[in-house]
Amino acid sequence: MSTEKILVIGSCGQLGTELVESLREIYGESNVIASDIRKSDSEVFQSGPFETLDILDAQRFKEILMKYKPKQVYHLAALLSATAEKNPEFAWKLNMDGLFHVLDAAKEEGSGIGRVYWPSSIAAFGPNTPRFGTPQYGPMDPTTMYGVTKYTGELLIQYYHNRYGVDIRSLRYPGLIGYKSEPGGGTTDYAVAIYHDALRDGKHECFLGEGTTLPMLYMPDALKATLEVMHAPSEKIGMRMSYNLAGMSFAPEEIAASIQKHLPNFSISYNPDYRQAIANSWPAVIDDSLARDHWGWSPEYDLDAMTTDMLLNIKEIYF
Ligand code: VAH
Repeated sequence: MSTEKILVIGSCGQLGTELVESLREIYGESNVIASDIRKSDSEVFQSGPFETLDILDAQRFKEILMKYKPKQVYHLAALLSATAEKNPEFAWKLNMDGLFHVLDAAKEEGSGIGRVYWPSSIAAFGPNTPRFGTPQYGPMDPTTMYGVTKYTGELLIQYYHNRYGVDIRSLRYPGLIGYKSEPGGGTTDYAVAIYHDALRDGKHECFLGEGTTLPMLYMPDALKATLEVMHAPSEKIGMRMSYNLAGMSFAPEEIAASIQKHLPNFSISYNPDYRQAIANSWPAVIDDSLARDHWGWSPEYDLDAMTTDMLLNIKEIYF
């Protein structure tokens, strides 16, 4: 078993919770250090080391690096799209200063950090990007603070790779859907809540309107992509901003129809809120052919396969 240490920053979020679990299965529970501004009650964090870390506290971050000397760092801490729009100044501070702290540590000769992972998002695109078949290289004019931090962050990680040789890899995640952890303040969060509502109430009021097609990805595929891009040999990583990544695309009425194949009486209604404007600025269908070419990306789940798995597991865990 490897004794290589891995630090996950922002472990208690929707992706972090499941990523810590997956990494501990691969590297051993004691070798994966989970960290976040506060510890969540998820049992995932009972299985190995946890450190309280606000990534804006550079001194505390350095203490943790000295204590564990991680070879890999996964930096996930950020405000997501909807939350960031409520506090754009803090979103810029957390999303950018946090990334700077990680990059500045990784570029130090003696840091011992070999590889860094940092997530971007399809939110880095904007209204002038082709919405269907969104290319890897194309116009990027994000209109949300979250998207601005993601696009800026991509330019920053490319600079730190080219200037200092930091080996940082990144994926432009679509909306992530899973049953093991709650999403936190995103515009795609309806696609998780709808499954819980279907089983509990038989109905769902959607905060996005009918016909709002967005790119989405089932969590097992998101974890697969993250580990594949981090484990790929450096020479395979020909894109040092962030890779487009896609699993499926659907509108609310399509996920509702998928659920109705299991729960025929389920109904959906629409009450679009401020998140509709965010969704309208994003792509609908992503071209992820570069990730497929460079490191063999290929998703396993489509909408119906995800629905079957989500309903089965939510029923078991929550009902
Ligand atoms: C959000 N779930 O909604 C995130 C994601 C593409 C969406 O970045 O902000």
